[in-house]
Amino acid sequence: MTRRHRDQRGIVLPLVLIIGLLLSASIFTFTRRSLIDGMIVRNRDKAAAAEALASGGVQIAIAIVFQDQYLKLLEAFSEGTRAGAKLTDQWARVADSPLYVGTEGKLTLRIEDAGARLNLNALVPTGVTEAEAAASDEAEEFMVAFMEKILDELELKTEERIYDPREMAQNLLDYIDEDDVAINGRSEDEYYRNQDPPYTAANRPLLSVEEIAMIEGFDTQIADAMRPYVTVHPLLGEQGINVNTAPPHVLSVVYSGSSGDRQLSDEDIVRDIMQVREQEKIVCSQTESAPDICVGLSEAGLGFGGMYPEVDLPMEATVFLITSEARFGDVVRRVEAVVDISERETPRLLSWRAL
Ligand SMILES: [Ca+2]
Ligand SMILES: [Ca+2]
Repeated sequence: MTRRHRDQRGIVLPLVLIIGLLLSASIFTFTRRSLIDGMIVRNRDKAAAAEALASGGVQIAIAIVFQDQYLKLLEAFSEGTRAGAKLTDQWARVADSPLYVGTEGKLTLRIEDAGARLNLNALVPTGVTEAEAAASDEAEEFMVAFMEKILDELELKTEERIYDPREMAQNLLDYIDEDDVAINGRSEDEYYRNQDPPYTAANRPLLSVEEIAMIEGFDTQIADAMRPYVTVHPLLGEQGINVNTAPPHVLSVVYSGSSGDRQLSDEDIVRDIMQVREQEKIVCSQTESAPDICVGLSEAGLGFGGMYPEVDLPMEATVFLITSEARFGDVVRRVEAVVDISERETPRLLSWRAL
């Protein structure tokens, strides 16, 4: 064998090895790629199924709410009393019974009475009368107490304590009220006009909980901390918290006592109200109408002066917060919707948030 031939053979062998390596690497990449593609398609199928199931869940929830209202109407006709919304109603218990779809799908619905939360828009009644102007002092004092509680719960470090509860209370009321003059006399829009992009106080009811973050002195951290307690629905609602459907954490922000000297509920009041429920009774503003099931405000620990914002108990639920969560394997989709069923023929969708 000549020297030239030996050299050529010496080059061919590593070349074969390199090509082999490259080939196996590309086959590996190809296999991996097709595996990933397969996973993406399967995940996309699951996501589409979960999205469809979560949307459909809202329709199921609306049907449940309507059916329940109908049953309650029949009950009221036969017994002559209306018990208002309460947590033993069918809609309030759906979260305990998830629906299963095929082997992988699971739908969990949660339906809440919007009245079970503090409606921030109820703090600023529309139109201005003398009585309402007087009520705005009460609104401010209540909001200061409420914001102090929210800030307490955040357990902020010293350097993070940049929030002033009274300024926040005033700014929130000014953001909603119709005029441009702030409670402390300055122009409401000074702060908003200096933002990038500039805007102004809305001077109308809040449209969403997220909007709270746009108010001077607030931010998303504060809006998120307020979220479990508040609603903005119904937008023109003027009723306070329905203590017959509110969860314990919302009961703790019920503001009661004699006018001008009201306070947020302490643990005793929350416990008293929960006890009323355990006895299958309801808290009523007037007990005479149904003495068998009604417990008066003072008996429930809420004092003689009533609550602020005022609420007429028992209260029917007409606006519902629906959370529909669909799970397919490890893919989860959630829809949060707000539905107004006060018009018997057509439910009105007030808000739709897909998460
Ligand atoms: Ca104002
Ligand atoms: Ca205003």
